[in-house]
Amino acid sequence: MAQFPIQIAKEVEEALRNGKAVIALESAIITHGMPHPTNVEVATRCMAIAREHHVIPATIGILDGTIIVGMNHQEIAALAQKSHPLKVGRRELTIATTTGASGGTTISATISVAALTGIKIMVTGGIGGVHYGAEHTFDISADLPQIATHNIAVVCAGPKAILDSALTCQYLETHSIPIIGYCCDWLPLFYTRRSPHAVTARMDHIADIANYLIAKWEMALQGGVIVANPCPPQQALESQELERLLQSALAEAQEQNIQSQQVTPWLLARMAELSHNRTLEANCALVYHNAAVGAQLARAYSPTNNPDQ
Ligand code: PSU
Ligand code: MN
Repeated sequence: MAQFPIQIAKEVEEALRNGKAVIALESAIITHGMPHPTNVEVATRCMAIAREHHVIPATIGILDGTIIVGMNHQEIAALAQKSHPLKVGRRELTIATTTGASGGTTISATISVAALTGIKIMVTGGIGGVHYGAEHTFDISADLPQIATHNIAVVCAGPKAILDSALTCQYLETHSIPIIGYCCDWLPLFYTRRSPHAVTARMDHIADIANYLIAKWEMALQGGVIVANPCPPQQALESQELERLLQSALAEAQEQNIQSQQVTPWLLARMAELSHNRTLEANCALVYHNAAVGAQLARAYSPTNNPDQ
């Protein structure tokens, strides 16, 4: 019996028990990543996309201190209505369960809960990473050490565009986190489809990525993998345009002394304003694309190859 409140949806529990495909979806994107009602629409649509691929979606979040694995539509709507939800990273997870708080789980906390339940594939928009100025602020997302130390494949459109991508790549290299480029040679950066950084390996077939994951973990090479899936071309921004938006947003953030947990949500929201929602449209499109690729990967990975499940 767990010593903390956790509620696992029946269909998720059944799927895990029977070795059926499941993907974890984070919820900080609902509470902190997107405005209402887009956040609820996106979360709901991602779950529908998983189901279209015959995969059970396990949206993870915290309502009144209970960790929920496999939130339903009402629970997502309730979380989105909370007036001051916590941004729950790994650090805040047990704080939230102990104090009865509600919050959206970031990638780092979502990975913790996925590890508790045996889910090996998670879907998000873009990962957190090393921020500009980290040599002074030490602002490095808790997502990175968490990916480094857990057997999880994180399907994303690369690190968020607001990050120092060169430093983030160095961190990934130091911690032996491979970047598998799905149909791409260059690391995508969230809103934009490419960066000057080469991926560790390109793979054009989902089955190859699944076989790679199985082999890596069978070799006892513990640790996560980034599956980088570029934003669909119609919604992606050109790098120069993105650079202009980012420079304005970063300068304003500095002026307003935005710090620590607020940095990422603040920059994402400000860039959406500055771009008349073009970055938000890109964010939605890339999350849907990641949900589809993540679901296909979970299917390819699932045929009870995973001894943990
Ligand atoms: N992906 C998105 N939007 C988001 C996030 C991811 O498309 O808002 C969230 C994730 O939950 C990620 C968090 O874990 O931003 C990173 O925040 P920080 O840089 O403070 O660790
Ligand atoms: Mn941070």
